[in-house]
Amino acid sequence: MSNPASPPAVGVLDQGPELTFPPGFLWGAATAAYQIEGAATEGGRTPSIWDTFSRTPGRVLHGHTGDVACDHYHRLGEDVALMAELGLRSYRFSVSWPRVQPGGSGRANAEGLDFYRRLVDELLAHGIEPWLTLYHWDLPQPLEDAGGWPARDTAGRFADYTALVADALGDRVRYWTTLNEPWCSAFLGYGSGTHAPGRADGADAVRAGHHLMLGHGLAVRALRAARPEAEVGVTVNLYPVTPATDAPADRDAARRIDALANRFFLDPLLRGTYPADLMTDLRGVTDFGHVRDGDLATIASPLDLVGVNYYSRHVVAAPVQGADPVPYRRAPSCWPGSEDVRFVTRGVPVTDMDWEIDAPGLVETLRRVHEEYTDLPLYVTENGSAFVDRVVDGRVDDTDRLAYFDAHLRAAHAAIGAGVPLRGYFAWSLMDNFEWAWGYTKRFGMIYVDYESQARIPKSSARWYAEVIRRNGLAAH
Ligand code: IFM
Repeated sequence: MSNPASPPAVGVLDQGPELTFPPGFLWGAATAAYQIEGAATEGGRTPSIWDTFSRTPGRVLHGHTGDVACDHYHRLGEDVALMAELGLRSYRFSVSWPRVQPGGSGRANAEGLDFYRRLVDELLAHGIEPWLTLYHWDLPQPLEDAGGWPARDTAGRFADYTALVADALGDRVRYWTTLNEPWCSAFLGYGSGTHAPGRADGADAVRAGHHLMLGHGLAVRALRAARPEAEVGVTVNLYPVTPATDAPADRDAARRIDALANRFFLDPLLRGTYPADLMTDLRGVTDFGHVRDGDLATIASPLDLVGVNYYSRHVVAAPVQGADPVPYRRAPSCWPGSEDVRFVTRGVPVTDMDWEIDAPGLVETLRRVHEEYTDLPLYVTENGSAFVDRVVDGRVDDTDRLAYFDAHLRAAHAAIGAGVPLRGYFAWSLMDNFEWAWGYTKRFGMIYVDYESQARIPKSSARWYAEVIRRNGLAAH
């Protein structure tokens, strides 16, 4: 982008009064280590569960891996310069655990930490606030071999790793999130097995969810001990869950999925309890014997902020009667105990992930977190969409993605108007990257990445977002 101050390519900002965001609203973009860094075997980094999983035939589309990804490890300077051109106020990235603590235990790897020190210093030099996520899914493989997140010890290992990172970067990083989307780590990683490590066992998924949250609580304490001034939070991915009809059975299906998708995490993290109905639903899966005295108090350690990742809504219906007499055995599923709930589509526009586009769902989600759970500052730590992009004459005119951002920023603004203390918004993603089991086939970036040449091309949505940031708002329709 040569001139971010020039008028936007798309005219929606040029008419009407402004929808202005509060002063100091933190405009950012997000990425994650395994999705962009590459350099999988360099600088002392050892394999994570995603290295193992992606190298296992049949796990990731086309056998794609994060070995090279966007080569960000070698292009840090160029990438931060692009962020600066966009005018980003903050950049949310994750630290690769096996890069800074190879194997997941023992001493820190100075070379790995140096990479993040250089990144943070480069960001600060450009006036961009670094926002550090400690765990975005890349568990060191030896910890998986020792039991992974279903094993209690992994929570303690996570706290030790957190202390190393806090020690090294705490003097220059203000914002910290412990986990990114623990639902995905637990229920896709150990329930359906569609994410690394690819295990499929409902009880393990529930145990993993608990130990991820326990690790979060211990990490919060480690961070507070190392850096009392840090702003500490966690990021959960939330969905409004709507029954397909008003029938009691459909409403019950929605209650069950809401319990697994949202309340499984929100209640322990922000109230220090598991929802009673969730525990009843999971009776055939686990007896919650893995929960020890004091765990929930640790999990509910006080926070400074909550990060919400929002993409879409779930619309669900009751199981079809008689379709399967033993639904709990219909594995693998990321909905243990509720495998037979049907996910239905409404025929509304979808993204390239087939996820329904539902901007009002963002208002609903943010209001719910604020009104039912907490007065803490909220941040949208991810929001975005995959669409098929085409490079024409060196440009990528991603009008669908731009419209998605526009609609969701209007929703974010409406949430603030409704009293939600929303303090920032991070677009997912800064650049196209490795979309997990979909490999490089799904593009979420505001910056196009040509994976052959590693050239970066800011899309129309990037130019538009730069203008939103510059004006701290967008035009009312
Ligand atoms: O790419 C992911 C990201 O790693 C976590 N949140 C959802 C994104 C899109 O699927």
